[in-house]
Amino acid sequence: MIRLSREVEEAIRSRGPVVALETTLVAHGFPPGEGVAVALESEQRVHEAGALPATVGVLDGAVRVGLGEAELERFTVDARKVGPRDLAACVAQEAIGATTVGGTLAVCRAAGIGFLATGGIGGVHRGERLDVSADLGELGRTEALVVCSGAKSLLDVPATAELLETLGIPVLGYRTDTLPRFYSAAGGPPVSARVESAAEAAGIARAHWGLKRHSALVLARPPDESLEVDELIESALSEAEERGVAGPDVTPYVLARLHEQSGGRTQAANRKLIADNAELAGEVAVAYAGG
Ligand code: PSU
Ligand code: MN
Repeated sequence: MIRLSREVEEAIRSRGPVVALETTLVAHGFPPGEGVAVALESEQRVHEAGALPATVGVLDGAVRVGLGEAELERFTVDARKVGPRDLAACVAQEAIGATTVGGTLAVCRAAGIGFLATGGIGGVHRGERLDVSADLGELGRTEALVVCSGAKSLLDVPATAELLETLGIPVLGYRTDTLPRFYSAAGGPPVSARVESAAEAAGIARAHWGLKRHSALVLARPPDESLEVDELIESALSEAEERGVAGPDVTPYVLARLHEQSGGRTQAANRKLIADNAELAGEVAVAYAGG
Protein backbone atom coordinates (compact mmCIF):
# COMPACT_ATOMS: atom_id res chain seq x y z
CA MET A 1 0.00 0.00 0.00
CA ILE A 2 3.03 2.25 0.31
CA ARG A 3 4.85 2.68 -2.98
CA LEU A 4 8.31 4.24 -2.85
CA SER A 5 9.95 5.66 -5.96
CA ARG A 6 13.05 3.71 -6.93
CA GLU A 7 15.37 6.55 -5.88
CA VAL A 8 13.71 6.92 -2.50
CA GLU A 9 13.77 3.19 -1.85
CA GLU A 10 17.46 3.01 -2.70
CA ALA A 11 18.29 6.03 -0.50
CA ILE A 12 16.38 4.65 2.49
CA ARG A 13 18.02 1.24 2.09
CA SER A 14 21.50 2.77 2.04
CA ARG A 15 20.61 5.11 4.95
CA GLY A 16 21.19 8.16 2.79
CA PRO A 17 19.71 11.60 3.55
CA VAL A 18 15.99 11.72 2.65
CA VAL A 19 13.55 14.58 3.37
CA ALA A 20 9.80 14.01 3.22
CA LEU A 21 7.61 16.85 1.93
CA GLU A 22 3.84 17.11 2.39
CA THR A 23 1.20 17.75 -0.29
CA THR A 24 -1.52 19.56 1.68
CA LEU A 25 0.24 22.84 1.16
CA VAL A 26 0.51 22.05 -2.57
CA ALA A 27 -3.21 21.30 -2.82
CA HIS A 28 -4.75 23.64 -0.26
CA GLY A 29 -2.15 26.17 0.86
CA PHE A 30 -1.68 28.02 -2.45
CA PRO A 31 -3.64 28.81 -5.59
CA PRO A 32 -3.51 25.83 -8.02
CA GLY A 33 -0.59 26.80 -10.29
CA GLU A 34 1.54 28.06 -7.45
CA GLY A 35 1.22 24.98 -5.24
CA VAL A 36 3.11 22.84 -7.73
CA ALA A 37 5.79 25.51 -8.17
CA VAL A 38 6.27 25.63 -4.39
CA ALA A 39 6.61 21.84 -4.29
CA LEU A 40 9.19 21.82 -7.09
CA GLU A 41 11.14 24.65 -5.51
CA SER A 42 11.21 22.81 -2.18
CA GLU A 43 12.42 19.63 -3.87
CA GLN A 44 15.16 21.57 -5.60
CA ARG A 45 16.33 23.12 -2.34
CA VAL A 46 16.50 19.68 -0.70
CA HIS A 47 18.61 18.50 -3.67
CA GLU A 48 20.89 21.53 -3.36
CA ALA A 49 21.57 20.57 0.24
CA GLY A 50 22.70 17.14 -0.98
CA ALA A 51 19.64 15.17 0.15
CA LEU A 52 16.82 13.42 -1.69
CA PRO A 53 13.29 14.87 -1.54
CA ALA A 54 10.40 12.44 -1.05
CA THR A 55 7.08 14.16 -1.59
CA VAL A 56 4.19 12.16 -0.11
CA GLY A 57 0.57 11.81 -1.23
CA VAL A 58 -2.14 9.27 -2.02
CA LEU A 59 -2.84 8.36 -5.67
CA ASP A 60 -4.60 5.43 -7.36
CA GLY A 61 -5.11 3.39 -4.22
CA ALA A 62 -1.57 3.68 -2.84
CA VAL A 63 0.45 5.96 -0.63
CA ARG A 64 3.17 7.32 -2.90
CA VAL A 65 6.56 8.43 -1.60
CA GLY A 66 8.53 10.38 -4.23
CA LEU A 67 6.34 12.11 -6.81
CA GLY A 68 7.09 13.57 -10.25
CA GLU A 69 5.77 16.85 -11.64
CA ALA A 70 2.86 15.28 -13.58
CA GLU A 71 1.79 13.49 -10.40
CA LEU A 72 2.04 16.67 -8.35
CA GLU A 73 -0.34 18.37 -10.79
CA ARG A 74 -3.01 15.83 -9.91
CA PHE A 75 -3.17 17.17 -6.35
CA THR A 76 -4.42 20.55 -7.51
CA VAL A 77 -7.79 19.16 -8.59
CA ASP A 78 -10.16 18.02 -5.83
CA ALA A 79 -7.66 16.38 -3.53
CA ARG A 80 -8.83 15.36 -0.09
CA LYS A 81 -6.96 16.79 2.90
CA VAL A 82 -5.52 13.65 4.45
CA GLY A 83 -4.49 13.57 8.08
CA PRO A 84 -3.34 10.39 9.83
CA ARG A 85 -6.84 9.03 10.31
CA ASP A 86 -7.78 9.61 6.68
CA LEU A 87 -4.98 7.61 5.06
CA ALA A 88 -6.73 4.25 5.08
CA ALA A 89 -10.04 5.50 3.67
CA CYS A 90 -8.26 7.50 1.00
CA VAL A 91 -6.22 4.47 -0.12
CA ALA A 92 -9.15 2.04 -0.03
CA GLN A 93 -11.49 4.45 -1.84
CA GLU A 94 -8.81 5.26 -4.42
CA ALA A 95 -9.17 8.99 -3.91
CA ILE A 96 -6.50 11.64 -4.42
CA GLY A 97 -5.14 12.55 -1.00
CA ALA A 98 -2.93 15.48 -0.08
CA THR A 99 -1.21 14.55 3.16
CA THR A 100 -0.90 17.02 6.04
CA VAL A 101 2.17 17.12 8.28
CA GLY A 102 0.49 14.51 10.51
CA GLY A 103 -0.45 12.31 7.56
CA THR A 104 3.06 12.63 6.13
CA LEU A 105 4.65 11.78 9.49
CA ALA A 106 2.56 8.61 9.69
CA VAL A 107 3.98 7.63 6.29
CA CYS A 108 7.53 8.54 7.39
CA ARG A 109 7.18 6.12 10.29
CA ALA A 110 6.03 3.32 8.02
CA ALA A 111 8.69 4.00 5.37
CA GLY A 112 11.62 4.81 7.68
CA ILE A 113 12.16 8.47 6.77
CA GLY A 114 13.60 10.67 9.52
CA PHE A 115 13.25 14.23 8.19
CA LEU A 116 10.35 16.38 7.05
CA ALA A 117 10.03 20.01 6.01
CA THR A 118 6.99 22.25 5.92
CA GLY A 119 5.91 25.86 6.41
CA GLY A 120 4.13 25.70 9.72
CA ILE A 121 2.90 22.77 11.77
CA GLY A 122 -0.69 22.53 12.92
CA GLY A 123 -1.52 22.95 16.59
CA VAL A 124 -4.12 24.27 18.98
CA HIS A 125 -6.66 26.49 17.24
CA ARG A 126 -7.88 29.70 18.86
CA GLY A 127 -11.41 30.11 20.12
CA GLU A 128 -13.75 28.19 22.33
CA ARG A 129 -14.39 25.12 20.23
CA LEU A 130 -11.79 22.39 20.79
CA ASP A 131 -9.75 21.96 17.60
CA VAL A 132 -6.29 20.49 17.94
CA SER A 133 -4.38 19.41 14.83
CA ALA A 134 -3.55 15.73 14.47
CA ASP A 135 -0.06 16.95 13.56
CA LEU A 136 0.64 17.09 17.32
CA GLY A 137 -0.39 13.49 17.98
CA GLU A 138 1.87 12.22 15.20
CA LEU A 139 4.75 14.41 16.37
CA GLY A 140 4.36 12.62 19.70
CA ARG A 141 4.92 9.19 18.22
CA THR A 142 7.16 9.54 15.16
CA GLU A 143 10.95 9.52 15.18
CA ALA A 144 11.46 12.33 12.70
CA LEU A 145 12.87 15.84 12.80
CA VAL A 146 10.44 18.40 11.41
CA VAL A 147 11.77 21.70 10.11
CA CYS A 148 9.18 24.49 10.12
CA SER A 149 8.73 28.17 10.95
CA GLY A 150 6.84 27.31 14.10
CA ALA A 151 3.11 26.78 14.21
CA LYS A 152 0.87 28.60 11.77
CA SER A 153 0.13 32.01 13.23
CA LEU A 154 -3.62 31.63 12.90
CA LEU A 155 -3.31 29.19 15.82
CA ASP A 156 -2.96 29.76 19.53
CA VAL A 157 0.84 29.60 19.44
CA PRO A 158 1.49 29.65 23.24
CA ALA A 159 -1.06 26.84 23.78
CA THR A 160 0.55 24.86 20.95
CA ALA A 161 3.97 25.29 22.59
CA GLU A 162 2.53 24.01 25.89
CA LEU A 163 1.12 20.93 24.21
CA LEU A 164 4.45 20.23 22.50
CA GLU A 165 5.99 20.24 25.96
CA THR A 166 3.29 17.91 27.31
CA LEU A 167 4.03 15.48 24.49
CA GLY A 168 7.76 15.59 25.26
CA ILE A 169 8.69 17.03 21.87
CA PRO A 170 11.94 19.03 21.82
CA VAL A 171 11.50 22.41 20.15
CA LEU A 172 14.86 23.54 18.83
CA GLY A 173 15.28 27.14 17.79
CA TYR A 174 17.51 27.56 14.75
CA ARG A 175 19.62 30.56 15.77
CA THR A 176 16.70 31.82 17.87
CA ASP A 177 15.54 31.61 21.50
CA THR A 178 11.85 31.86 20.71
CA LEU A 179 9.42 29.89 18.60
CA PRO A 180 8.85 31.78 15.34
CA ARG A 181 5.25 32.71 14.59
CA PHE A 182 5.30 31.68 10.93
CA TYR A 183 5.08 35.10 9.26
CA SER A 184 6.98 36.83 12.08
CA ALA A 185 10.25 35.86 13.69
CA ALA A 186 9.65 37.52 17.07
CA GLY A 187 7.09 37.46 19.84
CA GLY A 188 6.69 33.71 20.30
CA PRO A 189 7.15 31.53 23.41
CA PRO A 190 10.64 30.23 24.34
CA VAL A 191 12.11 27.16 22.63
CA SER A 192 13.45 24.24 24.68
CA ALA A 193 16.97 24.57 23.24
CA ARG A 194 18.73 26.83 20.79
CA VAL A 195 21.03 25.47 18.07
CA GLU A 196 23.46 27.31 15.84
CA SER A 197 23.90 24.81 13.02
CA ALA A 198 22.36 21.90 11.12
CA ALA A 199 25.05 19.62 12.58
CA GLU A 200 24.11 20.61 16.12
CA ALA A 201 20.45 19.83 15.42
CA ALA A 202 21.43 16.45 13.94
CA GLY A 203 23.46 15.67 17.07
CA ILE A 204 20.49 16.41 19.33
CA ALA A 205 18.20 14.24 17.17
CA ARG A 206 20.71 11.40 17.44
CA ALA A 207 20.88 11.78 21.23
CA HIS A 208 17.08 12.03 21.55
CA TRP A 209 16.47 8.81 19.65
CA GLY A 210 19.50 7.17 21.28
CA LEU A 211 17.82 7.86 24.63
CA LYS A 212 14.81 5.91 23.34
CA ARG A 213 12.60 8.96 23.03
CA HIS A 214 10.21 7.77 20.33
CA SER A 215 8.98 11.20 19.33
CA ALA A 216 9.68 13.85 16.75
CA LEU A 217 11.80 16.94 17.25
CA VAL A 218 10.77 20.31 15.90
CA LEU A 219 13.50 22.49 14.41
CA ALA A 220 12.05 25.98 14.13
CA ARG A 221 13.61 28.37 11.65
CA PRO A 222 12.46 32.01 11.74
CA PRO A 223 11.49 33.62 8.43
CA ASP A 224 14.24 35.90 7.09
CA GLU A 225 11.78 38.76 6.77
CA SER A 226 8.90 39.28 9.17
CA LEU A 227 5.41 40.44 8.20
CA GLU A 228 3.11 42.09 10.73
CA VAL A 229 -0.22 40.51 9.87
CA ASP A 230 -1.77 39.89 13.29
CA GLU A 231 -4.74 42.13 12.53
CA LEU A 232 -5.38 40.52 9.16
CA ILE A 233 -5.32 37.13 10.87
CA GLU A 234 -7.85 38.27 13.47
CA SER A 235 -10.24 39.51 10.83
CA ALA A 236 -9.85 36.42 8.61
CA LEU A 237 -10.57 34.23 11.63
CA SER A 238 -13.73 36.09 12.60
CA GLU A 239 -14.86 36.00 9.00
CA ALA A 240 -14.34 32.23 8.94
CA GLU A 241 -16.38 31.94 12.14
CA GLU A 242 -19.23 34.08 10.74
CA ARG A 243 -19.37 31.99 7.60
CA GLY A 244 -19.42 28.75 9.55
CA VAL A 245 -16.05 27.56 8.22
CA ALA A 246 -14.85 24.94 10.70
CA GLY A 247 -12.50 21.99 11.26
CA PRO A 248 -10.07 21.10 8.48
CA ASP A 249 -11.39 23.93 6.28
CA VAL A 250 -10.23 26.69 8.62
CA THR A 251 -6.52 26.62 7.71
CA PRO A 252 -6.94 26.77 3.90
CA TYR A 253 -9.69 29.38 4.20
CA VAL A 254 -7.65 31.71 6.41
CA LEU A 255 -4.45 31.28 4.36
CA ALA A 256 -6.33 32.16 1.16
CA ARG A 257 -7.96 35.22 2.79
CA LEU A 258 -4.58 36.43 4.05
CA HIS A 259 -3.03 35.98 0.64
CA GLU A 260 -5.83 38.10 -0.85
CA GLN A 261 -5.89 40.78 1.83
CA SER A 262 -2.14 41.28 1.98
CA GLY A 263 -1.89 41.74 -1.78
CA GLY A 264 0.07 38.50 -2.11
CA ARG A 265 2.65 39.37 0.53
CA THR A 266 1.77 36.49 2.85
CA GLN A 267 1.86 34.14 -0.11
CA ALA A 268 5.36 35.23 -1.12
CA ALA A 269 6.54 34.98 2.49
CA ASN A 270 4.93 31.56 2.90
CA ARG A 271 6.57 30.31 -0.27
CA LYS A 272 10.00 31.54 0.72
CA LEU A 273 9.94 30.09 4.21
CA ILE A 274 8.80 26.68 2.95
CA ALA A 275 11.72 26.53 0.49
CA ASP A 276 14.21 27.76 3.12
CA ASN A 277 12.95 25.14 5.57
CA ALA A 278 13.31 22.44 2.91
CA GLU A 279 16.96 23.34 2.40
CA LEU A 280 17.66 23.34 6.15
CA ALA A 281 15.99 19.94 6.51
CA GLY A 282 18.26 18.69 3.71
CA GLU A 283 21.31 20.01 5.56
CA VAL A 284 20.29 18.33 8.82
CA ALA A 285 19.58 15.04 7.02
CA VAL A 286 23.02 15.20 5.38
CA ALA A 287 24.71 15.97 8.72
CA TYR A 288 22.82 13.09 10.36
CA ALA A 289 23.71 10.59 7.63
CA GLY A 290 27.36 11.59 7.68
CA GLY A 291 27.78 11.70 11.45
N1 PSU B 1 1.90 24.98 6.45
C1 PSU B 1 1.70 25.84 5.41
N2 PSU B 1 0.55 25.70 4.69
C2 PSU B 1 -0.36 24.69 4.94
C3 PSU B 1 -0.12 23.77 6.03
C4 PSU B 1 1.04 23.98 6.74
O1 PSU B 1 2.53 26.72 5.17
O2 PSU B 1 -1.35 24.58 4.22
C5 PSU B 1 -1.05 22.59 6.32
C6 PSU B 1 -0.15 21.43 6.78
O3 PSU B 1 -0.36 20.35 5.92
C7 PSU B 1 -0.62 21.10 8.18
C8 PSU B 1 -2.07 21.44 8.06
O4 PSU B 1 -0.36 19.78 8.53
O5 PSU B 1 -2.05 22.67 7.34
C9 PSU B 1 -2.74 21.51 9.41
O6 PSU B 1 -4.12 21.60 9.25
P1 PSU B 1 -5.08 21.39 10.51
O7 PSU B 1 -4.86 22.60 11.37
O8 PSU B 1 -6.47 21.33 9.95
O9 PSU B 1 -4.67 20.10 11.16
MN1 MN C 1 -8.51 20.62 13.10
